[in-house]
Amino acid sequence: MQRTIVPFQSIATAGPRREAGGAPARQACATGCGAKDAGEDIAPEVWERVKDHPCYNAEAHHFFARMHVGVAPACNIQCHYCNRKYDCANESRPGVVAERLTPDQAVRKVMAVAAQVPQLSVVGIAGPGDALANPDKTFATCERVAHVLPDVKLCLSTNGLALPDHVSRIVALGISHVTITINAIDPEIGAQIYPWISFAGRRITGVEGATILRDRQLLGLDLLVAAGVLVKVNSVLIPGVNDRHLKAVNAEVKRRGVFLHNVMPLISDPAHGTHYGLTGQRGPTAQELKALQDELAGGASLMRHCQQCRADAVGMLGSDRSAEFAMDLIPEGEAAALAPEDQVKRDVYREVVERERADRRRAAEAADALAAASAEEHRMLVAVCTEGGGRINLHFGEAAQFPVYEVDRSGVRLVGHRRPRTHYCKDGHGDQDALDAITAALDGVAAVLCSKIGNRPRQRLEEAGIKAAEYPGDYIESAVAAFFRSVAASAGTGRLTA
Ligand code: CLF
Ligand code: SF4
Repeated sequence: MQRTIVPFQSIATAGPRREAGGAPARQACATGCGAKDAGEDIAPEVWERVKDHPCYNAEAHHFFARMHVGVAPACNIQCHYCNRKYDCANESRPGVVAERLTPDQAVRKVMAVAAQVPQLSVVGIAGPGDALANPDKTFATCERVAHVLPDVKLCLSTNGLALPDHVSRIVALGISHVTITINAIDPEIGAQIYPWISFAGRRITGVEGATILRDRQLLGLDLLVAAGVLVKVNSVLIPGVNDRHLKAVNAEVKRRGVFLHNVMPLISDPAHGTHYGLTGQRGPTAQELKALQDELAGGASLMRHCQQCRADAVGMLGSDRSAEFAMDLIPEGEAAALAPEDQVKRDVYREVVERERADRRRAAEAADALAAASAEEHRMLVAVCTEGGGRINLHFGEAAQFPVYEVDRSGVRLVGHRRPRTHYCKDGHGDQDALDAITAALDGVAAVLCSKIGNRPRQRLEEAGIKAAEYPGDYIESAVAAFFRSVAASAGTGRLTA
């Protein structure tokens, strides 16, 4: 593979890239995996462990990238929302990979990515099966990555069934972040999600299986917390199954010391061949997800910027550069360490981020003050077009996913993402079908802020009651607060939701 040296000027602003051919970035663990913001309420030693983790820290996701290595093909349970036989490069849901890797291949790939993506700060194992149903491959990979690239953090995602057996190894290898997917603590509900588990040499179905799984998940969580590992819990929101139960899950995992809780929407489509997809089980709307997340306020801290990325995702959250790092593009032979110039690039990038972070925090504080000065008691949702750095720096036509911020007199905050999984501008032309899909995905949003937008999409958005405004290069929070003030100052010109 040709080694690309990223010019330094582009490092600080580099964000997600589009795959070759202009297709939207592909998405990781079915179980998926989550963040606190800028660290004011986090103990300094914990802050050190999450400040560069794009899932465990919302601010970090503007600056840092993760990569998953798909070394774990087997699974020890069945979830009704998973079908790992389905393997499509254009797919965008967890549990799916384009290629399964050996630990040798995984280490080669990690080194290739680290050399070209200075933002890389976390290497995770999130499938395509369960990381801990494949312990030899998972731990061999972690051990070797830690040896050749000591400046990355190691991260695992698991369904938790095998977790209690492996906590001591996780701690010994310095794996600092573990995600457990817990969809239910009531086995009656769990039995509606998991048809079977494989445990102690036999297949166990129904409530008995769900009870064993729940007990093992909670035991594993307790052991990790006691050992000082940061634990995130993922829960898949399944309307009509566990939607009214996730408040109890949130309370239970908070009581046990979880760092974050990530409630993710079910992805369900008959084309995926999953039980839920084939039986018509729907996923939640964006409004249903947000309503539940709002209801959980005051419980365990919530992650609201998850991208439900694939088990082989590479890059900033919301983008996937894995096609650039397919194994046949990576040279044979394993590097014992990064080239000195690549390590310098990584070190300098972190220094730039520290300066940018301080600047961005000042801007965010000023934005909150601006929003607070509004005379109106209004609240609105604003979608933004960004490719990283915490700035409005993407044309509307290039955006295939839209972070959504809520703004009112109490300030500006990230509350979710809308993912039409297509973008308007294709080969220099506007795609009207994509525009319809984007407009539908933005339902309930008052405005889209971008670096540039053409007349046709602007008009179509306005027909749908969505304003479009250009704030090229501004920090997101600054732009959202300025837009909020401008609309509030001219009452009735925007869709404000009280
Ligand atoms: Fe991967 Fe998960 Fe680690 Fe992140 S993902 S193993 S904690 S490094 Fe992140 Fe992807 Fe969401 Fe997971 S956006 S699916 S939360
Ligand atoms: Fe699929 Fe296993 Fe993950 Fe469930 S735990 S989503 S069955 S890989």
